[in-house]
This record gives sequence, C-alpha cells and structure tokens, in this order.
Amino acid sequence: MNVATTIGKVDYDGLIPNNVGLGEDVRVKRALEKWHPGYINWWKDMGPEGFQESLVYLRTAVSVDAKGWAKFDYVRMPDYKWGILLAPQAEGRTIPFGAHAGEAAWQEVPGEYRAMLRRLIVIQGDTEPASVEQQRHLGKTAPSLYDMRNLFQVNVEEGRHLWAMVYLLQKYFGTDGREEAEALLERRSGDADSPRMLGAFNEQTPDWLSFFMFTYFTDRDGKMQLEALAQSGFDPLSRTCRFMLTEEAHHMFVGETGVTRVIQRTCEAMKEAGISDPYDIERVRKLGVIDLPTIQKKANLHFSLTLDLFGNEISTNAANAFHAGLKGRYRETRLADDHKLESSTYPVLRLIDGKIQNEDAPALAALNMRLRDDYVGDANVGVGRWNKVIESFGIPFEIKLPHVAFHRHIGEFSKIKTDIEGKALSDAEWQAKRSDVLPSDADRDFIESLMQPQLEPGKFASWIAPPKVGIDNKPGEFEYVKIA
Ligand code: BYC
Repeated sequence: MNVATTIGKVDYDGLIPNNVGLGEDVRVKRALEKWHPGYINWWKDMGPEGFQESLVYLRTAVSVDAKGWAKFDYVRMPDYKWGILLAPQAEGRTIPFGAHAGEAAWQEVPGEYRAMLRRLIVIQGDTEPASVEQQRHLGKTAPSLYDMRNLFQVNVEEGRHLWAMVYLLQKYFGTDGREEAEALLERRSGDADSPRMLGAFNEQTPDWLSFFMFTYFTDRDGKMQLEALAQSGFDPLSRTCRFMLTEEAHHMFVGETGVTRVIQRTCEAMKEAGISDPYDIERVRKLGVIDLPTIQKKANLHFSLTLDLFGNEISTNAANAFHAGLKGRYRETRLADDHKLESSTYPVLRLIDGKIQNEDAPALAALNMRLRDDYVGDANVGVGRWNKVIESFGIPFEIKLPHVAFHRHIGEFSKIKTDIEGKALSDAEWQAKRSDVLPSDADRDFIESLMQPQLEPGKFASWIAPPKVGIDNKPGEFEYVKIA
C-alpha cells in the first residue's frame, strides 16, 4: 500500500502535492490528472526555452506554515512538483465586506454570483501562464546563473499559480470550469487570434531589464489583486490567494533587487570612468552599462502598462464584485469604515473638460481607482530605494514614476496623450517627444547588444552588479543551474 507522506499537512506523495485532501476527492483528482498532460505539454512548448533538461536549484512549496514552507533542491523543471496549496482555514471566518458582511464565509460557490466569481478566477489564472510565455526566451541571455535560477523560480511558481486557479475551476465550477481550465492552456501571449485576456500580458519581455521591471511593477499588480481576492467571502479563493502571496513576495524581490543591481553597476562604472553627467549617454553606454535615462524610460513603460491592469477608474464590475463579497480592498479588514461603501465617496482623478482633476465618485464604483492608488503608493517605496543608490554615488539623477495619465490604454486617460508630468500633448507633440520618455528602437537595440549570456558560476554580465547575498545563503560561485 502506498502510504502518503505528509510534510506539514501537505500530501506530497501523489502526482499532485496538495493540502486539500485530493486523495479523497476522486472526481477532482481525476479531473486534475486529466488536465496534467496538457499542462506539461504547454510547459514544454511555452515554458523556458532550451533549459528543460537542466538541473535548477529551485525552492518547492512543501507546506503552508508561515516559517519554512519551501525546500531547495536541484530539479528538472518539467519534474517540478506543482502543488495545490491553500492557507489554513481560519475558523469562524466571516465575509469581511459587501452586502453579506458578517455572514459566514462561503465554502461553496454562492449560486447568484457564480458567473462573476468564475470570471475573476479565469482572469487571474490567465495572467500566470501568460507571464511564463512572455519570459520564455530570457534564459538564453541570462546575465548569471543566479539570475537564470531566479527567472526559472518565478516561472515555475507562476505555473503553480495557474494550478491554483485551475483547482478552483475544476473543484467548484463543473463542466464550464473544466472548459475554462482547458482554454487557459490554449490562449497565448501576443497571439493575434487567441491572445491572453489583459493587455500587459500580450506585450513582449524582450530583455532582462524588462524582466526586472515586469517583476517589480507587474507582479506588484499581482500582489494588489491577490490581496483584494484574498479578502473574498468565497473562502477557498481567499485561502488560495493568501498562500500565493507568500510566493509573490520573491518575485517582487527579484524585480526590485534586479533593477537595484543594474543601477548600482551603472553608477559604479560612471564613477570609475569619472563621468558625473547621467545624460552623457554615449560615454556611459561605451562602458557596457545601461544609462540612467534609459532605465527611467523602461520604468515609464512598465509602470504605465501595469496601471492599465487596474481597469477603468469607474467600474460597475468592481462595484458588483465588492457588493457581492467576492473582491475586497487592499487590507480590507484593517480599514475602519462600514465595509459596505453604499453612501461614501472616493476622489477619482478624471478628465473633465480636457483637464485632469479629482472628482468625488461613489466609493463602490471607484474601487479600481482606490486599488490603483494603493498600488502607486506601494510601487513608490522601492523607487525610493533605487534613488538612494544613485544618491550614494553623488550622481544628480532621480528615478520618478510618471503621472498616472501618461501612456494609458484603458480608462479615463486612454483618450489623451500626456507628458510624464500629465500635461496634455497634441498628437504631433507626443510623436516628437515619445522617444524621450519611452524606449526607442535605438534604446532597445543597445540593451539587446548587452544581453550576452554569462554562464560561468559566480560571474555576472558587465551591466549588472552581483547580489548582496545568494539564494538559500549559497556562496557566490554556487552553480544555481547545471546546464544540460
Ligand atoms: N486589458 O469594468 P472594467 C498577476 C476589460 S496580475 C484588457 O474597468 P474590471 C500577475 C474588462 O475585462 C493580476 N481588458 O473592468 C502578474 C471588462 O471587460 P468585459 C491579475 C481590460 O472588471 C505578473 C471591460 O474592460 N488579476 O496576477 O473592473 C505575473 C470593462 O472594464 C483591461 C486580476 O486582474 C485590460 N487591462 O477591472 C503573473 C484580478 N482592463 O467583462 C501574474 C481579477 C479592463 O466588460 N481581475 N478590461 O468584457 C479583475 O479584478 C478585473 O477583471 C480587472 C478589470 C481589474 C482586470
């Protein structure tokens, strides 16, 4: 007899590690086992290109304990144990907000909100494989084995997040859940006929600076959306998202420290060469590092693309999801108000008579805006840390997040063009200034020219500083990926 080994409360013995009692849930277990080969095919087709046989020093989630939930070991990525892990059930949990506030949290799908809930889960699920697809070429130009390993860690965990959403679909949504689970493996990032659902997930991640900006800015949207879904009155969704957030933290760490290390290396090289003017771009580039103005342009691009992921500032969908108790606010339970928002207002930045100004809107309808505001605050913290590095070298340059109206494709400001301060521009003015504020073809070509792989353990490409500490406290020359 096969005795299941449990680590914490995780059954780690079968095909699909889980702490949801899959062994006793024959219907869902079969459905997931049926879905598994399609997933592996997708991973092999669309996952990291050229490294499927390599041994990667990865952490695998083996428990949901706050301390020590992961173990590190060498794994071939297609053999990674993609598990279904939910945070522990909080006894007596009630719905924290909306029309049902105070009622017992739902353990089954509330029938009246089924379609809305499914849509939220599908959108969340769709972003996870999309990001893996966007990043699949990057292994080939990794600036170090350390960075390559971090990329693959992020990728396998995005894969696990897809599993997390697919579990919810298979367990709680019957036939249409199964169909949605299949469709999640069929859409492709950037595909003209069958694209991923949200805009930013159809953009390219052509180089490593983009990857770091994506994990800093776009994974942070992931954090905010997961935080909002972790408040959900539908308890299985809440528990799933709570555990996903534990993994998400590393993704943002990869982004924040990645950009920091790029900035650090640029500043060091400038100092060594005696260059104090950050706009002396040609000379800086000759040093084999990325000039600060180009880093700013990449930040402008990824920040503005990510803001679009918050949807329209005024949204009936968002109001309905909150009222229904399905999607809350950032840190909902820590907010001191009635958690119903039926009569309150929230200031929304709008385009009124061609001018950008705040207007009080019903708080329920303004929830996307509110979450976006929370996001901007959160995103600014790391930017402050980047600037501390620049300041420590005495270089007169500051990275600034552009105005929220800059370069938008969704919502109020999609109708206008603005500069980075939010000042409206005519089409002609925008065209003339575009390459000053967003990466130009020449900038992209230059960055691409730097993207030469550095695969010797402990070595780093010219344009990025080594990290302060290794993953799992490994020493500098540790071989994070054994390339096969
Ligand atoms: N692109 O009422 P509205 C992550 C559509 S990232 C294309 O304002 P709503 C991750 C919208 O669908 C987090 N379409 O929308 C990060 C709607 O269409 P329908 C992912 C867009 O619902 C890195 C219509 O416009 N999770 O986890 O209030 C790596 C009206 O819009 C877009 C979630 O997003 C867009 N950008 O807000 C890996 C959470 N924006 O239905 C992973 C779940 C809007 O009228 N999703 N539309 O045809 C949601 O909560 C909401 O659906 C959204 C949109 C915030 C996305």
